[in-house]
Amino acid sequence: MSSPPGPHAGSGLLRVEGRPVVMGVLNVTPDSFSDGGEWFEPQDAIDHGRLLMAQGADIIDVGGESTRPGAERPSIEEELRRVIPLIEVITAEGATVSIDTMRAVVAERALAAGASIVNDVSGGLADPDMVGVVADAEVPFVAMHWRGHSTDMQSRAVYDDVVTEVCEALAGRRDALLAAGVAPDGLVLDPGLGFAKLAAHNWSILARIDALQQLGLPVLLGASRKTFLGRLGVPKGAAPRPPAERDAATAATSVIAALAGVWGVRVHDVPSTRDALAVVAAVREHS
Ligand code: PMM
Repeated sequence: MSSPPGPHAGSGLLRVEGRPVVMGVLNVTPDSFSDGGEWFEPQDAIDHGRLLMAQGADIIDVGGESTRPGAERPSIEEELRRVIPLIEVITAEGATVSIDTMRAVVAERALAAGASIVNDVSGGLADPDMVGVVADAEVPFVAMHWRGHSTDMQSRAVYDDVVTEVCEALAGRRDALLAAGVAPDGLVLDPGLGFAKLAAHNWSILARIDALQQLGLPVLLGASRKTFLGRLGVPKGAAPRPPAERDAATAATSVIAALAGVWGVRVHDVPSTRDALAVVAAVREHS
């Protein structure tokens, strides 16, 4: 098995030889679908950040707003309160942090506090000031496919051909963001699994990662613990498995991502994905 051609190396973007970058999720929210409330106390969040680092996360993705379907948005002050002190502590201890936010002011303050990547699930669409902040700071930017805020996003999960439509939308964002001054070697595209997408849409996207790669930029995949994985093997109509029981399925998606040559995977459980990626790397070494 030979390694598929990966995205071009960029100067501003962290890369790891032989495997995708692993982004560990650290949600400081009371209501995220997977880890909501678990790291809401400041010390718990710091401890979890340290654990993710020790487990081998390359980047810690800190978020203060839940984007689960139907979620209400926190105030800006509340979002800042959740993420800024945490970022200060863990970056001082050596963590590379991405700030998962749709708000320019939160991104700006997070960068000042030590974050070095902006991860915006709206791809810069939710806040018109976001692009300027990222362009001025010359930091890497993750732009995800997005069709509107979480309160009603699943009503927008309507596609004739999800892969083509997501690729076209991301190509549009790519062109607009580059024209607005986002550094070309720091722009990452993400199909936004679960965001205005039903299970079948997510599977179709995972089946066609090659189409995303053809957009010519690094790709990030965020399949971790999402509901479509929890429905695997569960009888129709029964409740999906709880989020913490979706890590083996998540690791399988990390393998698929690695084989497709993506830049990064965003996961809650770092050890299972690191193991899965080590298997891919070992097979490649021996092929
Ligand atoms: N998913 C969530 C939050 N942020 N960011 C990117 N780039 N891609 C994703 O798929 C993504 C994200 C929602 O999951 P969570 O509530 O577990 O953080």
